[in-house]
Amino acid sequence: MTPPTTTSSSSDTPAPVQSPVQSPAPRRTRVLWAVWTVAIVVAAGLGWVISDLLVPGGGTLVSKMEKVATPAIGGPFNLIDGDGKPIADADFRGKYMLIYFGYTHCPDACPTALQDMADALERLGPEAAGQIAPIFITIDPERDTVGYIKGYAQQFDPRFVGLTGSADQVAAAARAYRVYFRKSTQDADYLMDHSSIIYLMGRDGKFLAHFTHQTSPEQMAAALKKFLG
Ligand SMILES: [Cu+2]
Repeated sequence: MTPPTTTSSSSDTPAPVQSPVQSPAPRRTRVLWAVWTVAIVVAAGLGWVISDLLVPGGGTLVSKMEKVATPAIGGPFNLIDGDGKPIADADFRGKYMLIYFGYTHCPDACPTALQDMADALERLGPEAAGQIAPIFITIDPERDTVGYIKGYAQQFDPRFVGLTGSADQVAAAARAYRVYFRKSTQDADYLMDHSSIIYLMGRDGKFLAHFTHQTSPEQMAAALKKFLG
């Protein structure tokens, strides 16, 4: 299975030619369309993994895991936390990680996803939620600096950890999680196209499940509860 998103394939594709008489769609609509397209493609890829793992009575877990070994999601990351200290995925071992990649200037997808994560944690209650590290990783380190990312993330819930890093560090983390992102406009107030998926990683850092914008906070809380046991 090929990775669901690659930056090269999309950036090499010429932009669709607009008829001169046709007024272009509003920027916001086009951005939303792009975000959703990417999200659906990624979700379809992940859905294949999940449905295979959850087929009842269809072989042992080991054979299922071998079957889905190729599209591994996640991996080591080395980033900078909201206090300017280096932080790695290994620093979260022993906790579940609930990870979302986005950017603080996002008009819609990111605040919605982060609010859904915060609502799900609230529903779990402090004890269960204490086993989960909610993590927001920027894909826009140019604007989402150390001083800015922490306050933004903690607006949604004080337990949130906001992470940034160098452009290379962020790109490597995004690659590990198969997150697609790129600037969609070049002005000072630019927007980013990006995939919008919430990842749940286990205490060992391995991928467990994902949630999309179709997942309600209630459903997310119920799923998290199952994994917490
Ligand atoms: Cu966003």
